[in-house]
Amino acid sequence: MGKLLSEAQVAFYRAQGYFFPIDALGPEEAARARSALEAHEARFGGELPKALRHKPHLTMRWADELVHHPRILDAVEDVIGPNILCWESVIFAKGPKTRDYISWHQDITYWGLGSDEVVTAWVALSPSTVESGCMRVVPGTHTREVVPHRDTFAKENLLSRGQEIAVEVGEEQAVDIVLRPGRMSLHHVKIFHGSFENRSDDRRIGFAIRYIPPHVRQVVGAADSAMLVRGRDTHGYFELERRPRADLDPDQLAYHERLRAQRMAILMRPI
Ligand SMILES: O=C(O)CCC(=O)C(=O)O
Repeated sequence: MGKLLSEAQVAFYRAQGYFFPIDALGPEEAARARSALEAHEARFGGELPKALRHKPHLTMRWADELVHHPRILDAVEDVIGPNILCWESVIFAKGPKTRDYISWHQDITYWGLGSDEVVTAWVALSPSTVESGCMRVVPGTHTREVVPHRDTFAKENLLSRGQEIAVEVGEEQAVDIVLRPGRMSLHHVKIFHGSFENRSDDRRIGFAIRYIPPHVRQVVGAADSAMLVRGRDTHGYFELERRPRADLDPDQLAYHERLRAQRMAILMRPI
């Protein structure tokens, strides 16, 4: 038995490349996180600027609290060990009855990380159902090499390059990751995954947190950053990020922008 997951659950993750559902936040905690996010969105006219949807744990306390949440970290520790860096966080929000979708992809393709010991905790802040366009994964595909992708930059694709897998996906094998608010899934950085549009009357909001152990290196970018969220940084490969003390604090926003721009240079590089 690990901190939160059983041996069988960890074995399932290692064999299949994903595991769910995991009770991460209680229903009230999930509702509080959603309200905090939506209060900030309201300040920007209903939607956060794209830049603020990346690494929101640097600028908003609700997101900082979630990347440090003990239950999320307990499950992550069971998979990657006790020393944990948060390398990225992203808000994937689809409005009710909108056409936004996420094409089939492997996360690792553009991230420049030298190891596949990278796990995403995808936390549902609203109902994530087949109708609302929950995430879908193709079991076992994390054992494949990185397959060719093509960039589409399609308008309704929520990925930064609209990247999509350019080989047969095996979609008929896909599993729907249905989650109620507060629950989460874990997925491996190489698993094939994506999601359809939201046909429901509510928003579909996922908060994806990418965690790595400190021995994983950035092998493409000259500089990169991450936040130490549990244990020790045993290798010092990343600039360690500082936590926000207040929401959308101007100094912290400038700091976030520097680190985000550094990261975007890695993600958007020509391949
Ligand atoms: O939110 C989704 O449907 C997909 C998220 C995703 O691609 C990811 O977390 O890597």
